[in-house]
Amino acid sequence: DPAHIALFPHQNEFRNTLSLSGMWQFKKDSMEVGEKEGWQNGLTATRSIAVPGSWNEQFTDSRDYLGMVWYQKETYVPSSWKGQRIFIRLGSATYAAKLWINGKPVGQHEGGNLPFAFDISSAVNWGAPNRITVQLENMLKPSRVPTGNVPGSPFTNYPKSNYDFFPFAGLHRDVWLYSVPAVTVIKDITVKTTFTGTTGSVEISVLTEGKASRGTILITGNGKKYEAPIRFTGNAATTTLSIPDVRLWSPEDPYLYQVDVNIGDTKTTLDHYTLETGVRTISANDKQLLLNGKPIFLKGFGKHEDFPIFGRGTANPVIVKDYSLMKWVGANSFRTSHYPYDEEYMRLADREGFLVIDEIPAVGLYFHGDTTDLAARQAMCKQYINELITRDKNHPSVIMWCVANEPFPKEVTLAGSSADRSATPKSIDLFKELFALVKQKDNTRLATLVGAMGGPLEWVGLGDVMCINRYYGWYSHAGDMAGAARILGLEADALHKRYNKPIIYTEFGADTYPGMHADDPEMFTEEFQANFLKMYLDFAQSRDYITGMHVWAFSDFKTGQGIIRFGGMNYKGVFTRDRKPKAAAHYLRSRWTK
Ligand code: GCB
Repeated sequence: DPAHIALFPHQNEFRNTLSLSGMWQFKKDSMEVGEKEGWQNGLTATRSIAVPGSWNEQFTDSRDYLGMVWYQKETYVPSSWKGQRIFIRLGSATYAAKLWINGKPVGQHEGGNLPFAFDISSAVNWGAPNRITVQLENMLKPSRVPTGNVPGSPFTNYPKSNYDFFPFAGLHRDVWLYSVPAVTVIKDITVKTTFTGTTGSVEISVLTEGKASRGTILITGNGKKYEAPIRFTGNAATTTLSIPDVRLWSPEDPYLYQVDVNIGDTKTTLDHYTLETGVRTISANDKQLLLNGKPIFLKGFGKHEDFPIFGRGTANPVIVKDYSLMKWVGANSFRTSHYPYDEEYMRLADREGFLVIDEIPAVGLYFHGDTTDLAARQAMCKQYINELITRDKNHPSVIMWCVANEPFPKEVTLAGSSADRSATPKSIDLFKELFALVKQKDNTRLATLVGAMGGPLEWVGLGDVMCINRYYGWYSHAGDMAGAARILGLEADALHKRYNKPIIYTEFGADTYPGMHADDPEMFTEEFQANFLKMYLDFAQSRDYITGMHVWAFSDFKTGQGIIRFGGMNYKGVFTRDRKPKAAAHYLRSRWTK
């Protein structure tokens, strides 16, 4: 039930948490015999592995291994939790996971980068250790999202992912045990904000399980308190609070109000949850993005969750450092390319005032070939949209949902030329379905799809804002910046004229080997990268319908092996993989902090 992931585990007077991050026991199962042999009843001959973390860079013998593995950890459940409902929550298990508690199956989940939780109350041992077992694999398949092992794919890298970033595998985020009240519990909270003049308006909807009849909403902030009672009809209640002289949320002043939800019966409070909200609106006209009704230009990056040895595993110091560096260069925005990021990333975006394009893991989608696979990918995209919006809907930082990055029609090549640039009617219908689902789940934000160079413009035109990735001067017009600038302008003017919607360049960049230099800028040198970015940013300034520029990429990142990825790396970062600035970072800082 994806509703279980709506509220992040929370420690307060009604709820408890216990982090299971740390060392776990690990064992490969390349013959896939584990379940038959009963490994869920206890693993033998294990080695230690860190959680969170990808397994690929922790061991010397497992970089390209994506097959079946097992994780195990033992823990006591605190006796003070007795009588409560107990859940296990995995922040991200890439890709297909199956769980047992004390040998008892408790659930399974497909899809990385998003959390899932299972009620394990009936499987827990009291006053004794509990064995937690996770079976996991990340096999690349055409039926999965993101896709891999696709027949006829333009990608030639190994492992055979349909995208360039390394398909890291493992328990990538924190694992929590948590407890909530056994009978009456807050299941979900949805906060929607707007304002008129100087008065803010915060609509709060609460969903419960059990028998709450009433409750209170308390908003605290800017030295004031606002309180409203709520009454439940069945398990739902909604109220709207007014905040006079509201302090709006924005990158310049990312002010957060605290929202306390209490529910109960006529006599007592039975559950309590606290979250933060920022009062703001987001919209678009034909040329610009509007934050709180005023035009805003996005300056920032496409990123990855990627760091040496951690792989795609959460590394909290890296999250903090990345925001610090993004502020240092004067960025105000980023895209969670090409999958949802750790929830700590999202909370920090709220606090630090970043505008986020929040993307599902739909990269490398395609529409030819096996129709059963196509249907499976579409179902997976819908699952991701459901899970992502359930997880991230209360973050003021999130301004836009992105349903795909660089889907391609048959025969598009990486250089952006395509034998068949047209979008089939079927593919347009499928994307329309995804956009409709996004709007049905959240009508307060914008929706987009990121189009590839050479890809069908009909797909891009479906978004509220048109997001495109362009590499003129790199994959085409290599080294020829004047030629690149010409085609960039011609193409953008035609695209805006055709759909009359604002454009964001969600990617543009050049591979740059740190320390490589040239007097007259030449590909792969630091001077070329700075010059390349300058051309694109100058161009953006010359068009009033361009409303954001995201450099590809924030930092260098690991890829699979292939001839266009020297040393198994994408070097388009303006920071190195370990976050040292290249000349381009200093250039952006000089331009963006003015
Ligand atoms: C793209 C992809 C991104 C790649 C990038 C590149 O268009 O969206 O994932 O890393 O190009 O560097 O080729």
